[in-house]
Amino acid sequence: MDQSNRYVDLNSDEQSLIEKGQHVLVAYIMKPKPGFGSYLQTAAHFAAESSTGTNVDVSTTDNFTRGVDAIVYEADEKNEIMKIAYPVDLFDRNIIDGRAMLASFLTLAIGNNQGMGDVEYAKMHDFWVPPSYLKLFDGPATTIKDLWRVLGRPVVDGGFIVGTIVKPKLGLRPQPFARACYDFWLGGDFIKNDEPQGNQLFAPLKETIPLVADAMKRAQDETGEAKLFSANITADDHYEMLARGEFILETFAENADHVAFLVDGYVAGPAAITTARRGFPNQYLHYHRAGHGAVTSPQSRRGYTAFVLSKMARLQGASGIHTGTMGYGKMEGEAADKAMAFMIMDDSADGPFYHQEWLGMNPTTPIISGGMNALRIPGFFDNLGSSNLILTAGGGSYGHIDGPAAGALSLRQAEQCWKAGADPIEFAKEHRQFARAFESFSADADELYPNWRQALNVAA
Ligand code: CAP
Ligand code: MG
Repeated sequence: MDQSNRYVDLNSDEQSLIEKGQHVLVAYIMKPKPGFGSYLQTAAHFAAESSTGTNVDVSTTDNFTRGVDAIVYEADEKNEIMKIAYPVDLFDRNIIDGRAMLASFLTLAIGNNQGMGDVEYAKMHDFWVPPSYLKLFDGPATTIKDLWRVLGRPVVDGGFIVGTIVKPKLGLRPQPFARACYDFWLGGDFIKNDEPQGNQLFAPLKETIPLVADAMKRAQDETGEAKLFSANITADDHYEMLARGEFILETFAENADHVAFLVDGYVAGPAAITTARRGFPNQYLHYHRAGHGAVTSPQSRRGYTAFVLSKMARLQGASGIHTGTMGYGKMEGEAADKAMAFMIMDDSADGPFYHQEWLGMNPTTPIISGGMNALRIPGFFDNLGSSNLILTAGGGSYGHIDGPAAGALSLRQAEQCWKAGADPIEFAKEHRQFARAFESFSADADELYPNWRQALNVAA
């Protein structure tokens, strides 16, 4: 059925829609399945299924219904670009406080339309939120400023936070786990649980967390520096998450403000993020995105991009989210991914299709992780241009031949090397832990700095 006369208006001007501020605008790359009519017909059906329609006319539709139709306002068949304007009134609001919920945005904009028989593929590449809707999202309650404050640093440009992920990913019992934390904290600032670490039978949370809290105290005493821990509280059950968070804060006691909460936001979903955001508004909310590759990978033509995921995370209230390594680490990514870092850090930023003003909503920290080590850091920051962020390197710390504290120092020295605009090889001659990273990660060294062995007098 051709619904384009109802759900398509190519005369609708994007600038006017932005000025009116009554629609969420969404840009998709969409290709229709052959044999189901024109590009516009499929686009119209897509908009119908994403708002007020279905695949046939229904007798119950009235004029009010038509007033909240999602409308296709651009359809560029050659480039497969389809833009849809969703009336803000379509989206669900909380009965408890009238505020917005990301679940509703997802269930319409990335809902049934992902499995329609007449759509070959459709992937969201950007979206624009009008002020009237933006103000209904929680946004971050805490930011990197809160971490810099705990670390005793300036709350503006407080600088690079050197982090790790306790490795191995799973399989450490409480004592060795806490030891791994203590050893890293002798050189580093920030430790996170790896995303699957929680309350496994071989490492009960109620046994591990007290040991980690004690390790933090001892490392702080030993170094005279504040330390941070991002504890995983992800669970299916809202009350389980609250119970974990409450136990962790009670256990860290006077160091409770040194604790961030990690939530595996892609697998556990918006409800889990909001449980942490609203249940523990004083804690830095660390959004881990494990699993996101299923929809965000450039190989996937469905779902949404990592850029869209990051923007949604800021709306939900993530204090920080993993934004990848932009082609410099082990996970998929490319240098242009830096756009997602600026979109979540800045108050005014450009996406691939829309400019977004955040109107003072707290920023979300880009968290850089995934195959990173000291050798990869200078190139990474050359691309991004800022080190006011958190970097976590698991293998890059625990794989350092002189141990995790040396690994941490090598990461810090690598950032200093970049900031000084120094040649990494020359810098390594004066900074031992950075130099030893070349031997620790020799395959990377060979690729990134081919003459390193001769320059640093290291035998093959
Ligand atoms: C990194 C990591 C992170 C991924 C997440 C891992 O460990 O802990 O979860 O990097 O990817 O489990 O692989 P390494 P992203 O430092 O040892 O690689 O940040 O892209 O979401
Ligand atoms: Mg991990």
